[in-house]
Amino acid sequence: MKQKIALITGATAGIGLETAKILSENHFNLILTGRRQDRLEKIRQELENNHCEVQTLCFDVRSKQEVDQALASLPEEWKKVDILINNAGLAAGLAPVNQGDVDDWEAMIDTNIKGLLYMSREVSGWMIARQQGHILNVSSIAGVEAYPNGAVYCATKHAVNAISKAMRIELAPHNIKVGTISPGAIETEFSLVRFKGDQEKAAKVYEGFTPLSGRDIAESIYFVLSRPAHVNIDDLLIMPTAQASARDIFRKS
Ligand code: NDP
Ligand code: 8X3
Repeated sequence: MKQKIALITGATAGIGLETAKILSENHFNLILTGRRQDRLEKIRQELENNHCEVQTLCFDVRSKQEVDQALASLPEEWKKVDILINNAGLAAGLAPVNQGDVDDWEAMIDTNIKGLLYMSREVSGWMIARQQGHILNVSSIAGVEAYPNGAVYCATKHAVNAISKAMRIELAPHNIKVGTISPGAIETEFSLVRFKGDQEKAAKVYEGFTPLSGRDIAESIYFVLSRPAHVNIDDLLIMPTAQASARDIFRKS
């Protein structure tokens, strides 16, 4: 297969979906994952054309068994993954630790940290065998700053940064790039998921200012991926103009 292969976790919505679109426009072959099979199939039909082939894998990144089975099911040619974008993730709830929902904590830790590790374990092995590759982990401003009521989400993104830094040192001798993208507020399904489908609460997050879009982040991801072989971007911190820190968003009333 001549074209590069990019594997994007969480490609059924938001950043992952927009990244899939940009990469398909730029003739990458794609492996797209998520838990919603209907969306994966629709996206595959939309993106697959003469310039781009698409494989879809429907599984939950929280399950080591599902991750391993899904990756093992890929045809051998498709295991030559050039780019892994660990994007699948979520925030669940917004509450102080003494009132935190333990199921929410586990969902965030299992998805944002353990899911990323399960994917990286297998795919980095494939990359080491070929002595080439690029792993890009989607972190957050929450990986740089902690904010009240977000202790566990922030902790998971701090963990993403620590894992990425360690993996960069482990994998540099194998000619494999590792980096992070750290965005501020992006209007995707993120807040709808955080507030368990409460559309009013989710909409309030983006009121009075212009948040980033999934496309903004996808364009930055494409920039990172399209640098020359000798250039690695360790991290990009990208904020809406109206957001000066995790907690300082300047809204027009
Ligand atoms: P969305 O909710 O729009 O998309 C999340 C994607 O992750 C979906 O495709 C979803 O697919 C997938 N996903 C979630 N949980 C799982 C799981 N257990 N197994 C497999 N796939 C899963 O959110 P965003 O696009 O905004 O989020 C993408 C990443 O960006 C996350 O890591 C998030 O933490 C990070 N981020 C988001 C910011 C924001 O303000 N929106 C800011 C900074 C970082 P499906 O439901 O089909 O499984
Ligand atoms: C998502 C952005 O500010 O909700 O990572 O943590 S924030």
